[in-house]
Amino acid sequence: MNRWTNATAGVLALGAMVCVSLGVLGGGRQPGGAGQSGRKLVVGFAQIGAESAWRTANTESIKSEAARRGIELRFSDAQQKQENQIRALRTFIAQGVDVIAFAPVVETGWEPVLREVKQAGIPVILTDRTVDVSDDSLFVTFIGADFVEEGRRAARWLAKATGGKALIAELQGTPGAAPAIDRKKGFEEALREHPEMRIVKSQSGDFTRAKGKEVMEAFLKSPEGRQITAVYAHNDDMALGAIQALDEAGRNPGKDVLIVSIDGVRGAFEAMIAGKLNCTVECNPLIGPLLFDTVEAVAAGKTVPRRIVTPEAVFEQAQAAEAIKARKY
Ligand code: GZL
Repeated sequence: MNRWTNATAGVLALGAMVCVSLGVLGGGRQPGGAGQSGRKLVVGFAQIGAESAWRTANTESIKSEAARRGIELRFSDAQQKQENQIRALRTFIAQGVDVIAFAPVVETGWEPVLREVKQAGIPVILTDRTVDVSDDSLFVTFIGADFVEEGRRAARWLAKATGGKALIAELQGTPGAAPAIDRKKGFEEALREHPEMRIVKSQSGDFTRAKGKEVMEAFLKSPEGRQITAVYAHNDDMALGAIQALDEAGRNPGKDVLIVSIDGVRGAFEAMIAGKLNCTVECNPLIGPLLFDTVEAVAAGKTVPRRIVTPEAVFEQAQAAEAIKARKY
């Protein structure tokens, strides 16, 4: 099994590249976009869907950066279905694109199609989420956040905010998705240091606001419902749905029930300013510049590091009103 742990030595080797590329997250590189032959690069990108504000910002960053660099982007939206992503990868093979990039909706089930891509001689860049494959030659690099650390940060914040005492309702991301697996893993790892913090309800809200609300409503109707003193949501969209459910149940979100989530989207800052959300752990979606730096390097035959970690922060209510002014998503 070859799931990425972020302790890989490659991470350190990527510092320079990450700093340079992330330093120009809003742009700054001269338009390039040419392959070794000097002709316009053609890149196939298979996006997961449009399930959250994070995903929308991620798509915008990718599309705008490709356009800025004069790269021809073949973009597909899989509506969160793996079979649609696999179909898109096969289309990109048939079209003979120069590079394929995609955000795998779940970790498993990719070996057959990635072997077809390898057979076609097309390099693959993973963005946002990783895959669990036995042959690491099936992709060149994985550009994305350290989801385990994001989970640890959420738990550490909640422990500090509650004095180490909380009965937690957890809204998990998409079943089988790397961020859902690793955000849960990191949160539970940090919770082991706080025996009076327990997860009393846990279920997937599939990273969507609607499902997050629906699951939180069911939690509140359960026997453990009255005991819940905190919510941990794997993304802000589900947290915003949970806040609606808590409000409708008269449970005073942000005060009687503390809420910590992950992404750092604008809606989370607005909820913190309104006193309804308590903390959001940033997961930066604006990886367009970093992605196309990597695409151009790969297309030019250069070697790129195996793992590129995007740097992130943690934001609390007290910082929200000031921090929102500088937010790019
Ligand atoms: C994280 C990304 C997750 C976000 C969600 O990198 O894969 O998917 O946290 C999004 O908002 O739906």
